[in-house]
Amino acid sequence: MEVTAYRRRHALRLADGRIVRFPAVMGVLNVTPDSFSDGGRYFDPDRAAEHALEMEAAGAAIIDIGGESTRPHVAREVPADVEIERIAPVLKRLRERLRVPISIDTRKAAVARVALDEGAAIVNDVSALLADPAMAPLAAARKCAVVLMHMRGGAADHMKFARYRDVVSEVEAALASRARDAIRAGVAPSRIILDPGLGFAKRPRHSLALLGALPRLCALGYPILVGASRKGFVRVTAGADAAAIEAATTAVNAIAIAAGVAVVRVHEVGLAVAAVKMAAAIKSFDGEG
Ligand code: PMM
Repeated sequence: MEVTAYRRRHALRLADGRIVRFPAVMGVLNVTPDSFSDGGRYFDPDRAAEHALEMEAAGAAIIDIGGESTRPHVAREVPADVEIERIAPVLKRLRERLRVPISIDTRKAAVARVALDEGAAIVNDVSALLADPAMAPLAAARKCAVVLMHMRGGAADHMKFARYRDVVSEVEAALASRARDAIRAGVAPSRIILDPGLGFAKRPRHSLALLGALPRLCALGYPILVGASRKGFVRVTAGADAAAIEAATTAVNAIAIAAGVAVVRVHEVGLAVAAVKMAAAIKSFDGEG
């Protein structure tokens, strides 16, 4: 498909008037006992809140709070009340202290509702509003921004569905269709962010193909978010020791921003902020000199 010129949005305006300027770094806060990447480090609400504030100080423009692990092979479905018990105390602690917007990483409307009541402004739904029929009407009514991520299957079994004839075309079409459905349900187009869902129902070669096709995904006309941080495809490509994983994640983020991506979702905010600064600085000299 020919990539045509399109108007890229440079910021996300939230319902409460706050603005997230792109490219932006989203800091991950997993409030789970079993997260693969941060192994339960922030399960205690005080530690979790402190970490959110540290990520804000390091330059995160959004803090993404999740109470359910969605990692392939380790994820187990968690009931809504358990997810709420995990995230609500953290949201309460951050309400008066955090200035940057909070996104709630959940597929459940009951969880999103509590988070929105506690001040969250963005719903990050890895099922792209498909897992819970109450999610799209909730997002429309509350005028929150939504991240619509591509995946197939559920949290625990998505790797069974990692089969594609043409992964880029199929993900591109699925994302466009999820955006259309969200708009039909009443979500404003200006509040939609799309995400190819690296590692979700994707083998490493699928995630790499999608990263190579980011300009095409950006051409869908919505801000694109990518979450490469500490994913399996980074480990298998660059090496499994911690320093190699962080360096490779930073490289992916720089490449993604250069390709037009709006938001990078990461665990190590400082490194991503440096990558954003460099990529944005180089871009601002495009064609000059
Ligand atoms: N990845 C994870 C969880 N939530 N949300 C979006 N939008 N995109 C992602 O790539 C994504 C996500 C899994 O990673 P984690 O367990 O390290 O948070």
